[in-house]
Amino acid sequence: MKTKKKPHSGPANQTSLPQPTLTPRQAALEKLYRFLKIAGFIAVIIAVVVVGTIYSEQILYPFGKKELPSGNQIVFREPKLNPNKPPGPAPDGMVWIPGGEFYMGCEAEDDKGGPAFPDAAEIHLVYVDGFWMDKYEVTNALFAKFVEATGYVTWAEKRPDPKDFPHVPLKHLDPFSLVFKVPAKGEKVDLRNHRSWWDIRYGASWQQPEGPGSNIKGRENHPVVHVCYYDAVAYCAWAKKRLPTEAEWEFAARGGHNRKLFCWGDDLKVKGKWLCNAWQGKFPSQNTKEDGYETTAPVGSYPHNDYGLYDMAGNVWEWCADWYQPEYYADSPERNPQGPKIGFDFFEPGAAKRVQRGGSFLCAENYCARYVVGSRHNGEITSAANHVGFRCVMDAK
Ligand SMILES: [Ca+2]
Ligand SMILES: [Ca+2]
Repeated sequence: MKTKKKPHSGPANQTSLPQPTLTPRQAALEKLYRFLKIAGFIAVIIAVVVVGTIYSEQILYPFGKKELPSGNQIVFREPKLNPNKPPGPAPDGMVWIPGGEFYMGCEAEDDKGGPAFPDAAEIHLVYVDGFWMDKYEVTNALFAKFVEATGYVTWAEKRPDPKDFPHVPLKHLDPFSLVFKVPAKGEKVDLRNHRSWWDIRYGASWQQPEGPGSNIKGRENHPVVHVCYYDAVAYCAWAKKRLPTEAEWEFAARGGHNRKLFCWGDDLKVKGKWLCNAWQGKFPSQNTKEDGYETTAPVGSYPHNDYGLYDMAGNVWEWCADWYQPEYYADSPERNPQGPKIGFDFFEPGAAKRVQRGGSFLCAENYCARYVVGSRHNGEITSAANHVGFRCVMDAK
C-alpha cells in the first residue's frame, strides 16, 4: 500500500538540513565584520565622551557662565525682553523703551585679566518696566526755556555755601564751576590726579560754559552743561518728567542687545568710524578730534542706538536718580532697582554722590573709557562741570 509522503515542514526539517560551510575567507570576513561592529560602537562612545568633555561647558551652559569678583558664579541665560508696544503716542522728543530683562554691568577686562571697571563687574540679571526716554541729552535751548519759565538759578551760578568749603577763605567763595583745561606743554601729568586738567573757573555756568566772556550762542543744540544733580532734578520737575534710574539708563543704552561692550556692538569703531563723541589721542594733552569734535557736539551728531536714542555713549555724562555705591551691584534687587539708600564712595567718603552714566567727550582709551555701556561713574550732587548734563524719562501712563 502506497502511503502519501508527508511534506517536510517545521524546524525538524530545517535542523536536519546540512549547515552551509563557510570558506576560510568568508569566516575571516565575518570575524572582521563583527570586530568592526564592536569597535565602531566603542569608537562612537569614546567620541561622544571626548566631544562631551571638550564641549561640556557649552552643552551645560549654552549662554556661558562667569566667576564674578565676589567669588560667586553667574550662569547666563537668554534675557526676555518685553514686546516693543508703546502704550500710546510718544511724548514730544521721547521714544518708548520697552523694558524687560538684561544683564546689568560690565565684563570688560584690564591688561591683567581683572575687571576693567570693578564697580560694574558684578554682572547680574535685572528687570525694568517700560518707560519713555528723551531721544537726546537736554539741550541749551530746552534748558533756557526752563530758566525763562521759572527764573531758576543753577548751583554753579550761586555763591557756594561756606559750610561746604570750610577751608576756603570767604573772599574766594565766588560762584564757580569746573572747566577742562589742557595741561601746560611739558607738564608731567599723573592720571590719578585730576587737578592736572580741571580748572576752578569763576563765573563758569551753563550760559558761560568756558567762563566770563564765553556764551552759548550757536550752541543752542548742544547739551546743557555745568548742571548739578539738583539742577537736573529741578528741570525734570518743570518738564513733568524725572531722571532715569541707573538700571533704566543702562537698559535703554543697550538698545536691546545682550552683553555687548558698547551701545552698538563689541567694536569701538565701526568701519573705521567713531560712533560717539569721545577723546582720541593721549588724554589729557593730545586730542586728535578724529570724531569731529573737541568738546561738546550738537546732540544727535552720531547714529542712534536700536531704541532710537542718541549720545548714550559720550558727548556729556548723564545724571541718574540713584545714589552711588561702588558695591551696590553685589546685592541689588532684581526688579526695577532704585539704587542704594545713601551715597557712599570709599575713595571720597565725605561726598554725597549720585550716579552718572555714558562717559563724555573727555573719555579716552587711556583714561576713563566709560563710553563702555555697562561702566559706571558718579558725581557729588552739588558739583558741576563742562562735561556733565542729563536727559529725562517719563513713566507710561
Ligand atoms: Ca571728540
Ligand atoms: Ca551722553
